[in-house]
Amino acid sequence: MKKQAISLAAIVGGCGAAEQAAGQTPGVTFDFDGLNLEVSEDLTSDRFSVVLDSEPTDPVQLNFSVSDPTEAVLLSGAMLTFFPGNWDREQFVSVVGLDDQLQDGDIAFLVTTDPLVSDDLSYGGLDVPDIPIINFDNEPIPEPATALLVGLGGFVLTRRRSSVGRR
Ligand SMILES: [Ca+2]
Ligand SMILES: [Ca+2]
Repeated sequence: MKKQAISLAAIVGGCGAAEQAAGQTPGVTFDFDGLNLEVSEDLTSDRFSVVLDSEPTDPVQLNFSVSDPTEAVLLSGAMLTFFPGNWDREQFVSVVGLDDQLQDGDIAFLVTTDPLVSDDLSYGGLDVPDIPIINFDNEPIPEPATALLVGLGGFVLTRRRSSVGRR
């Protein structure tokens, strides 16, 4: 599978041209396999990496959560902090699927990111994209033939009732 990197560099405003030319545009890059994170009700997990795009003047804190807490939970990395000394070193967020007994299908939801927390004004309050995630259902798919049989049975029963009800 291809790796996909999401960068905020394109949507961050107010940066000087010289800053951008030097590759110092404040932003966050997420990296993970495929188009979305993939977990399952068999409790399989997935993860993505996080780095800053430029060196901050102060610590930068990222807070993550799961938009559907009945389908998955964060195993690690719910809060990450980058410092001026490690802003370009990957940190990871891991997420694992949760099981249920419902035939609820594959559920798509998000790992949501709060606006960044930092005293560095180019990072503090910066809005970061959410990461799409799918939890694959593990309940068996029903046999279409069985459903049809139940439908016919109901039809026959209705016919009998209506004939009994005649005067
Ligand atoms: Ca489910
Ligand atoms: Ca299920």
